[in-house]
Amino acid sequence: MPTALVTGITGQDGSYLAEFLLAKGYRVCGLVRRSSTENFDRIKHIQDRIQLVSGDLLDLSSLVDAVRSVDPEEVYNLAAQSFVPTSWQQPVLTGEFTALGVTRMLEAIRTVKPGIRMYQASSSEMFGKVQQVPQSETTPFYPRSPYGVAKVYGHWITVNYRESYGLFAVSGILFNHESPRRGLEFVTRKITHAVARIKMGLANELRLGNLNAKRDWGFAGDYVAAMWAMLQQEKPEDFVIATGTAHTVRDVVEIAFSRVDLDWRRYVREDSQLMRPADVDALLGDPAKAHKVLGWEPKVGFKELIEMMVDADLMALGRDGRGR
Ligand code: NAP
Ligand code: F7E
Repeated sequence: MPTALVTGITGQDGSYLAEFLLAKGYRVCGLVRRSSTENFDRIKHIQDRIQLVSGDLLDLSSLVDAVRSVDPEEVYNLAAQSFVPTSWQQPVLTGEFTALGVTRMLEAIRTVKPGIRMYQASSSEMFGKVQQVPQSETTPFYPRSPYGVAKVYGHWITVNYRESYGLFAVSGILFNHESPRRGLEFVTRKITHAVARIKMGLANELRLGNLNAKRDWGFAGDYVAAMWAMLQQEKPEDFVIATGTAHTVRDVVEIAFSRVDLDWRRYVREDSQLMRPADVDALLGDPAKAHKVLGWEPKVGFKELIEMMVDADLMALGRDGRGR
């Protein structure tokens, strides 16, 4: 039975990846940081089948201890400060988690067990002000936020440890992926959650920033399969993971409101406070290499994804007694 160590297991992707690896017969261990209250909502349904070890990307010795005690064959480094607007408010901390945290994990692996295969969660935010359309593994980076800059560092340090020390360390350049487990602050979930609240009479307005921003949105459950596939290859290589289609924030709004038979124009307000200092206007991925080499294809389409999220938010509010 192979063993995987997943950092960020309490996050959206960590929870889907843990389910995926359990189904493949892995022993799954997750790194969790200390908190005054438990934050295991996304993994409570599998908690009796996974093992949690304590550690923090800020603390190298905790990563060394975690790698030593778990003794994994594979490490999936998903932990990060992942919300772009927060990266302007906390740029140094974002750099510590999202950039230097990667070096700490690579150092822990190099020191304890250099034969480990490591996946690094890189991001389409590295393309930022795009230099080519669509974006592929060879498109130059031009990040537009402290988060994007930190991810570029994480990407290149992964490449560098591969080239310097021969580690099997790969970087997955994933475009936006969403699900009912997406954090409430990200735009798709903010919209689907608000639509459910409006439909149930718990809210009457949704304030949004840039409605024209375009993203290549896929389903998180599909994307974790690509992470695993990258670590099963003969040689370590980086991959773009995307659907190859892009939509605007306005498209998300239209699909979400029409799912509950409401006219979005009555509820959505544009709020300049929600505009970013420098936004990424449009991202579109070219997943041709992943299709060809990994045999990876996304299964859930854009409309199905947004409707799945609206339905899940409606159910959750209903189950929770109208959200109270
Ligand atoms: P997420 O839901 O925000 O989860 C982030 C995870 O990182 C949480 O488990 C969090 O733990 C953990 N974490 C944060 N700081 C940590 C620290 N100092 N030490 C240990 N753990 C820490 O993010 P996600 O959407 O699942 O994304 C997973 C990864 O993929 C991230 O690296 C993200 O930047 C990257 N990515 C995401 C997307 C996307 O569209 N979702 C696209 C490209 C790349 P707590 O629960 O304790 O906060
Ligand atoms: O914004 C616009 C906003 O916060 C998408 C992270 O997982 O994907 C994610 O980063 C777009 C932006 O995701 C609101 O300006 C309009 O253009 O959902 P988001 P993101 O910034 O693309 C990448 C790949 C990651 O790696 C990140 O970790 O939507 N937008 N109005 C809004 N965005 C938010 N959050 N809230 C609004 O009200």
